[in-house]
Amino acid sequence: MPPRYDRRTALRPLLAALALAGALAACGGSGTSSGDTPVTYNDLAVPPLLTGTTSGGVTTFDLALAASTKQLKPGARTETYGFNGADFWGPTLVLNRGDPVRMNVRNDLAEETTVHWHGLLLPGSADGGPHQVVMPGATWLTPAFPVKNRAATYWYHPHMHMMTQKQLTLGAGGLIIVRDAEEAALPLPRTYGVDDIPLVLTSRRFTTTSGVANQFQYTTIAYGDYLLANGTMNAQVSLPRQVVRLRILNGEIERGYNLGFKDGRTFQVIGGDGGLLAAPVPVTRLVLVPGERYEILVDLSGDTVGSTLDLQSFNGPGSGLAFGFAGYENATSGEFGSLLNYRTFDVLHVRVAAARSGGVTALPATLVSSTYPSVGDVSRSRTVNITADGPGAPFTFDGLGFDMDRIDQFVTAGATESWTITAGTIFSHSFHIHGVQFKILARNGSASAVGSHEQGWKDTVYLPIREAATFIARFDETADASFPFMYHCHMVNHEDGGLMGQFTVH
Ligand SMILES: [Cu+2]
Repeated sequence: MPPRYDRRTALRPLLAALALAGALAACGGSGTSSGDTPVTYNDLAVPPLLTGTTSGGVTTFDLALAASTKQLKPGARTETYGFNGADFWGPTLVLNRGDPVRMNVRNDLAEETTVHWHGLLLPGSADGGPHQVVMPGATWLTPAFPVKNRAATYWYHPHMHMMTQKQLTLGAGGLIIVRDAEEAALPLPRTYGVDDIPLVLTSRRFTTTSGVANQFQYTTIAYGDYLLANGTMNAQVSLPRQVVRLRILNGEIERGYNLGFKDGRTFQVIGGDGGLLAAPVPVTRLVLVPGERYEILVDLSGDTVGSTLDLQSFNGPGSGLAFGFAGYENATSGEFGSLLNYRTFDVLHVRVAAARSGGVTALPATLVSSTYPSVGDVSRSRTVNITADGPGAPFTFDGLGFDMDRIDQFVTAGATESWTITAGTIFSHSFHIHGVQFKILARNGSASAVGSHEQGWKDTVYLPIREAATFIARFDETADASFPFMYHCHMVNHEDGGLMGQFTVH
């Protein structure tokens, strides 16, 4: 039974009014209030770094995914998945551009999985897509590739068709930090966990049934009710009174975030999915849809030691978000409702601590120069439409649901192409493509409609309802029909429901 999508019921005025009343009533007990409700904070978990073992010039990473449990709510522990013994999520892999690496991925779950390296430039045979199933008890031997990516924040996660929502919900995933010489030469904060903070945002709904309480729900829901930052509820972090860096991943199933600070301060976007920008871009709000990453700098040098500030998501009325933004549905429960929907909610509580010697105290004026594919080199332009046979039907690309045995696009190796993706009229989406980093050329045909902060290398792009995005990419990584690359919506419930296609490059 495919997931069903019916967004239009959320527009009914009576239901909307009732839901708003419910949302206001829920503020007191959720622990994520944006108001004056006292909250007991927990220290933000920072995943350990994994740098691998280097021998014979090759750096090897050993990953093992297993079931675990985590104490998230009073009472029963929550059943979870984690890599390398973690009780949720996994270690942060550190890769250096140019290094040959190999990954040993052991599946200690009782079910099949795959592990995909989101954003990395590597051949289809190493990509970890739905065809590269790792059986229970088996080890995937052994994807090996040179690190071609630019310094940025990437991630790894299961890509098992129809199982991705479940496995991601349970906590299977981890960040990847790629470092390179160009980034290393810049005066940026890069002391991991001190002034360079990974921040993986997601939310969960818990079962309440007696005897099976406190378990993550992952069927027939799009949204969680409680925010988890790196797996921590009501997270707080102490940051030095200087310039600090946050590497933010939207690791949600479906929700979009519209991040900003409660005090309205300006912060700087320095990079996106696949690299740093030419220069910092000042913003007060930053939208991230599932799968997207942005790195930001926050200048705390004017703050008082001992003071606090709050990173929030402004997903409520007056935020400027349009109908179709994921998490803007005006409902507190049900498949498309959540206690976090249609409101402002807290994301991270920051306590300002004393400055560290040697910390970064000034914002850099410029970052990196990049050479993007040239429009003059485009040999083929494609249009991919997100379709649905009306509300209630699963989303598809051009009317076709995902089929492991059908190749949807054939790309010539080395070709530069432009792809235009249209969102359709039902909902917004988050489009992700494997095997390339792209540059967004236009939104709705307009180059000037592309945000300054999304001008860098990208692998995931937000598609608002009824809108289109056009990107350019050079397809240098090859993939054959045995292990083709995927393009899909990174709203994982949409992906599992069939909003995914396959392409070869040869
Ligand atoms: Cu989607």
